[in-house]
Amino acid sequence: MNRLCAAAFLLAALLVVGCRQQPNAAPTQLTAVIVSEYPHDQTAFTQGLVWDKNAMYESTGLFGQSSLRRVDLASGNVLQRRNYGSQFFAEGLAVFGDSLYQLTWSNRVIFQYDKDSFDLRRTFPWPHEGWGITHDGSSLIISDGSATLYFLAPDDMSERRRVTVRDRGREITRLNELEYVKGSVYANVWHEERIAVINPADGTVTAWIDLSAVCARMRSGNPDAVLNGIMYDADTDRLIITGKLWPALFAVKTVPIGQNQP
Ligand SMILES: [Ca+2]
Repeated sequence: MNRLCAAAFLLAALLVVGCRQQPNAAPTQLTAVIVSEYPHDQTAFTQGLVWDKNAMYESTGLFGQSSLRRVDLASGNVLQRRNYGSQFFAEGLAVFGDSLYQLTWSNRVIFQYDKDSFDLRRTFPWPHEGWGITHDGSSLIISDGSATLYFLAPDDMSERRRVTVRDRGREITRLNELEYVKGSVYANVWHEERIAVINPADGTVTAWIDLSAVCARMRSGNPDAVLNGIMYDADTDRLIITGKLWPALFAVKTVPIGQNQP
């Protein structure tokens, strides 16, 4: 009996160790292959990008140039726009239900708008910087430039939980624009030419998507014109990315590195 107990204990211990080792697994290395290209307003300092029901919504930043936009993807035409004064620096953007949630960088507020009219519904205080926002169908998920992802109740912005994003134990800071894609959180990392694919349960980076080839096409000499902007069209399984001040958006498919050659 004691041997049985010992064996059971050993098995349980091995299982626990096995589970704990999982976050140390090397992330899958992916690259992006361009499927299609769309025009993008080259003056848009893209901070938030989201797709909802055949429309693209975009948040642009900088004091005096911040805006909320509905955009026709095919033509790049801005169909609807709400501008901010010089007081606000807009950041990430999410659609949840019939509302748009738009972050501000350092104003410590989150705006909630009617998705169709762009009328302001509510303003929530937010105690951190605002960088990126998405949702998992239940919670809003926010980044603040650190390695933390905050999970919030959409009705009152109360914090439900938070995770620290890590790649094999190393914290991944400067998490920027976000998108929830098939159970994972995709995150731009400020001034990096790759997207982190994150397990929202524990913050583990499960994959990296290398976008350096796409970024090379968009380099303009402006150091602020960095990769930032991810949206996902679940109806057509399209992943679309862009950058600040880029003249184009790209629909891409992700493939393991080494399998992108003809
Ligand atoms: Ca997004």
